Amino acid sequence: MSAKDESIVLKRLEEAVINGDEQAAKAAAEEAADIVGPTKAINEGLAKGMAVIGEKFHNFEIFLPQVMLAADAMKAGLEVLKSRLSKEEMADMRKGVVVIGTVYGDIHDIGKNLVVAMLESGGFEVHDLGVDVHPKKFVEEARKVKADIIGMSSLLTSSLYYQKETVALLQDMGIREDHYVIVGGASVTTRWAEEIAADGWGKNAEDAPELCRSLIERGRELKKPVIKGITSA
Ligand code: B12
Repeated sequence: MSAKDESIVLKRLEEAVINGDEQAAKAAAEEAADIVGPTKAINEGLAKGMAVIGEKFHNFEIFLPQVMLAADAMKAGLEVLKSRLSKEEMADMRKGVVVIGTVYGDIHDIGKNLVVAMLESGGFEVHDLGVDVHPKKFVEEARKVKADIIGMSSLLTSSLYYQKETVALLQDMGIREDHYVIVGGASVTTRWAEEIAADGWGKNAEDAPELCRSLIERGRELKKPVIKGITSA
């Protein structure tokens, strides 16, 4: 295969995500798996498309429905490509394990789903617990899957408390050091993140992969919440 074929198929993947076209994403993924291999197809095709979408959303050039469609297309392509990865490639791809959900009492999940999509396209293994997740459930699942990071979304001011409760539970169980905690959602501020001693806060879904990467790479030398992937420590 020529370099031209490679760049054509990667571009096709990227555009399928940008256009939110699930069928095109699946077809391009099948083709790309043979031509460039699944790892390159994920990193230089699907993820590139999702990064463009994140940037456009951030700049108000597109709106939520387009982001959701792009996330679905990305997922469809990812399914195909993941099935073609070898065990070694799967292990190499894994940047970290994240357990995520919307906190107890809160059923808003649009933003959380975007964070999930961004993390998956960024190479993280994500365990999505859904909505209305009790602190105990976050902790149990994090222990079960040996999560590096627990991510909690909260849109309701009345449910913010449960982010604090989850951090407190980790502390009470003596396992606070085992998992980084990141928080986000419209009701969450950096001040709140600091108050509950979270390890990170992200304003947007597109910040989430960088935020998680910096936490895992730089570890607990960080003294303060990581903001948009950039430490304020
Ligand atoms: C859509 C919506 C709903 C939908 C939810 C559908 C769904 N499947 O999610 C429905 C109609 C069900 C709903 C219900 C309610 N809602 Co409502 N809802 C909204 C609305 C309009 C949009 C939320 C949204 O999806 N935003 C778009 C997403 C993309 O943004 P986001 O969630 O903030 O996520 C982004 C970032 O915050 C970040 N992020 C999110 N999570 C995380 C997590 C991590 C770890 C990181 C790093 C980043 C991150 O990334 C995302 C993408 O960039 C908001 C108003 C608003 N403008 O926010 C009200 C709003 C959140 N709702 C509100 C309320 C009060 C309610 C109800 C109580 C209403 C009622 N009386 O029944 C119920 C609550 C039900 C419950 N128990 O949860 C209030 C909350 C007020 C408050 N501060 O407490 C708001 C702010 C409206 C208002 N101005 O009063 N709601």
